[in-house]
Amino acid sequence: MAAKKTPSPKATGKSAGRGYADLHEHLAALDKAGLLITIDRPINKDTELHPLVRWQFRGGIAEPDRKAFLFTNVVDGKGKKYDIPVVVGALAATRKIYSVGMGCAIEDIGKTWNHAIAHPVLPNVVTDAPCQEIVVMGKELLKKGKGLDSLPIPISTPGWDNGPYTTLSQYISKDPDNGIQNMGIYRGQVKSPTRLGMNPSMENQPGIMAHWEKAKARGERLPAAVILGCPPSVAFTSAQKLAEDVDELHVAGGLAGAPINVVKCKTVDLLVPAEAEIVIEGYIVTEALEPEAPFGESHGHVNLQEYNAYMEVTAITRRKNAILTSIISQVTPSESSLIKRVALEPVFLNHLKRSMGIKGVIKVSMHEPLTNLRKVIAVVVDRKTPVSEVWRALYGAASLLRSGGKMVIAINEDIDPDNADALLWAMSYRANFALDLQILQNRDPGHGPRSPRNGGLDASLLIDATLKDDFPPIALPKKEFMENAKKIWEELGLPKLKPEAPWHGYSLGDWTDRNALMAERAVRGDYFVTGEEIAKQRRSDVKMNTEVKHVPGFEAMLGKSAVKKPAKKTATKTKSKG
Ligand SMILES: Cc1cc2nc3c(=O)[nH]c(=O)nc-3n(C[C@H](O)[C@H](O)[C@H](O)COP(=O)(O)O)c2cc1C
Ligand SMILES: [Mn+2]
Repeated sequence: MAAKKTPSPKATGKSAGRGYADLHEHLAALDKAGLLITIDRPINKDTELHPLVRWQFRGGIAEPDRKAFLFTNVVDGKGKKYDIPVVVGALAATRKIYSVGMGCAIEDIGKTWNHAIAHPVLPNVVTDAPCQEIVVMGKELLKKGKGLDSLPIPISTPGWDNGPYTTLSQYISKDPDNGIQNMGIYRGQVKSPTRLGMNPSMENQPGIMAHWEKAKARGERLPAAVILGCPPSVAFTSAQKLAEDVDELHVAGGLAGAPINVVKCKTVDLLVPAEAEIVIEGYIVTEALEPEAPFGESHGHVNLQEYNAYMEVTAITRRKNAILTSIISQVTPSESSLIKRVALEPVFLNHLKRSMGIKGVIKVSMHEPLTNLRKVIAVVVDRKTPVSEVWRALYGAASLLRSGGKMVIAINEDIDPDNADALLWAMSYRANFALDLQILQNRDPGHGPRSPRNGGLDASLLIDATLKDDFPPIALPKKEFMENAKKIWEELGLPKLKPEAPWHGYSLGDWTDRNALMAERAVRGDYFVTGEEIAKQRRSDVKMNTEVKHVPGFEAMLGKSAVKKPAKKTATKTKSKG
């Protein structure tokens, strides 16, 4: 969010050399990495295309095994054949696919984002652009198959949606006051060959909303350009939440590490990515609204019909070899949740660590399956973090987004934040809800079906589920025993293991040298030695279930050798100093 304000781009001539991959090169890279499935049989864009890809999110396929799908033979219910292929999942079906688009390792995605936001790069204005190889405008758009009906825009949720909707539709508009462009992904309902509905959701505080309101106040229409498919760095930035006066195309340059080539639109005064696949130009009407939706939404429910804005199309420009990109959204996990998640988590971490200066924060994880990122946010903090800083992290994570953080949970690093079972485990044993829970009032309920209860306002639940006391160890065999057993497991050719944390025991602080010695002896087979010592500790003055550590003098009943630390694995027994 700390992007510097950058001046307007300068025209640098006709050259369209570039330092980043376009969509075609990106797809070739995915194909080479075995991450792209190309389907040449006919697929009905309205009834088959999204349901087919949906199965990889609802069919028990692990994230790393999901793929991008390229459909080369797209048809519709009326038997129409489209000459433009459709690709789904090519941007963010998995972190691996996303990292190919970022040109960095999966572990470096967060770092790359925060660097790009802090170091935007001005675009390069060109006059000759691939995205304008084919131009259809004016009355030509009304000819059969020449307007929006030329584009194979799929139906995302057949059976509920009231038409095809663009999904990776990156709306570019310009602030009527200061001229700064904004680019954000908002869906587009295909309403006629020249009319595209839109839904800028209030709770997302979309950048285009302010432009639309300013244009309306001036009594003007809002010029807009909608990009359907483009270089990955540009697409990724369209899903990122940036400060209002930051042009996403500059941050896309930061991501790519090179200026993004842009070209002036044919019928509106806007700059669009030169290597875009398809560009829809037009004006968003400000004097009237129209019903838009039902449409299956990323909160997992169908968004019912609302009055919203619409655009009158003035031109459709495209590459000769254009590929239409569609994003699979609705019930999470999805491509839509992943593209947002990997962009937002680093922003959260940066906010807590750098802007708020909370040193103990290690990681922020937005829970994805079914809840869709904004509802459940886990903040991983170092165990040494003071309680006041844990709470600052909870407040900070709950307030970064207008409607983000309905449940915010602080945990320590041994809890896997991506595992809801582990989150419940931490809340169950490490939080006392009489002490470690707060409710914040007056929160925006955000994305999803809204209830009129409580005046439409929701609340946030903040839970400190970090360890406050030393606990006994996790009751699994110590790491070395599990690792050794894994080798035997594999030698035996048993089914492939997918270790789930916790998969070995570890100390949580409450473990004495005496306990360590007894366990060490046990695995050596010397447990009768312990048995003899235990006999010496016999008492008749304590009740059942009295913890030995609470009985005064229990150690003094044994000799010194019975409480010293056992030998380290590498040291010999006799030489151990404990
Ligand atoms: C596939 C997809 C579809 C989206 N559709 C919408 C939408 O219809 N309306 C909306 O307000 N936000 C939508 N979003 C979220 C916005 O893209 C996101 O909030 C982004 O930050 C908006 O950019 P802006 O802040 O410049 O407006 C969508 C995101 C994705 C990934
Ligand atoms: Mn923006």
